[in-house]
Amino acid sequence: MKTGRRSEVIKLFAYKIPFLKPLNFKGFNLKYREGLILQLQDKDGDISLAEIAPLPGFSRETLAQAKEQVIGLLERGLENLSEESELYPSVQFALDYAAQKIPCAPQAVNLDKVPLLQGDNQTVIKQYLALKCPDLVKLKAARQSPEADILLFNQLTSINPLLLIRCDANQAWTVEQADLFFSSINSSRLDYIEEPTASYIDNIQLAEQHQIALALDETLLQPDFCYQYKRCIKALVIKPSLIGSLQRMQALINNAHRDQLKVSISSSFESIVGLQQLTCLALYWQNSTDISLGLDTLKYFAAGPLTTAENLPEALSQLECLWATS
Ligand code: OSB
Ligand code: MG
Repeated sequence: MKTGRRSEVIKLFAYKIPFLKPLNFKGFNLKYREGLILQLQDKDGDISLAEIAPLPGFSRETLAQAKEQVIGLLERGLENLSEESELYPSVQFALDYAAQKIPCAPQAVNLDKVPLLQGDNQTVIKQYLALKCPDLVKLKAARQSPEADILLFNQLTSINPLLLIRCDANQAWTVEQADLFFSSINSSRLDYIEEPTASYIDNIQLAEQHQIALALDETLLQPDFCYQYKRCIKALVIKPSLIGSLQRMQALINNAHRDQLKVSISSSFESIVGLQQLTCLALYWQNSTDISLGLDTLKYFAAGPLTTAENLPEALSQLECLWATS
């Protein structure tokens, strides 16, 4: 996708936001979230922002690679970008998004924002009570024994008889572990589960056998994966920073519309800039399908610039500028 219009002033900033405590991303233990913000200003003075922030453990490109690619593109001029250029997903998303000029007021959103529960069982229960026991939550699973996950699932559902849980195992279970989990919970309380094992075929089989619903997340990122309707697939998790191409996301939204799937537009631990982009995209698609927001990741950051929408221009002006139009 081309940027369509010419930007008069372009700046590229780097940010680094400390996590409250180090977080583990598929074996990468991170103290900070690092990324880039692209600021495009057109001749009327209108500013659009887009974030480029590959997530270690999930993105195939590193931040250094994304930085090198985007600076190369800026040097050559974004208006010279050809449709065929193979871009890293995080870079492609930023450029596609900036080109689209999606009208948006991210403050006024009435989409479901699904809170994310994560941590040891006691912490999760505390988090749930502190949220005043909502009827829909997302719960990370497979980070402890299946027995401990089962106990937690059953404890949560006994607190609130209306609770529906969306689990996310990030492909970490074996078939046996998944089997044990699904046989031991009250599956009517499982709204769906993202990616129980690393095998798509096993996941479909498990879902059919246990009559539970699946959501596809990591699976959608496999280059050779081609979505096809299955009765047990209830939802798609779209992570724009990891998928990259808006055209590809639109195709997934069209599939979701056709097959009446739910869609969760999900964060990859972006700063407030990226989270606003994701909110705007969700609003843009909200009439196509049943959309919710999986953006409950700001709470893992220490307070500071780019963790709140307030004073964004001020916050940007304090970032290190890596590149600017001369
Ligand atoms: O597996 O869904 C995931 C964030 C970064 C990388 C992977 C995942 C996530 C989230 C985001 O869980 C929060 C959400 O989806 O609610
Ligand atoms: Mg997931």
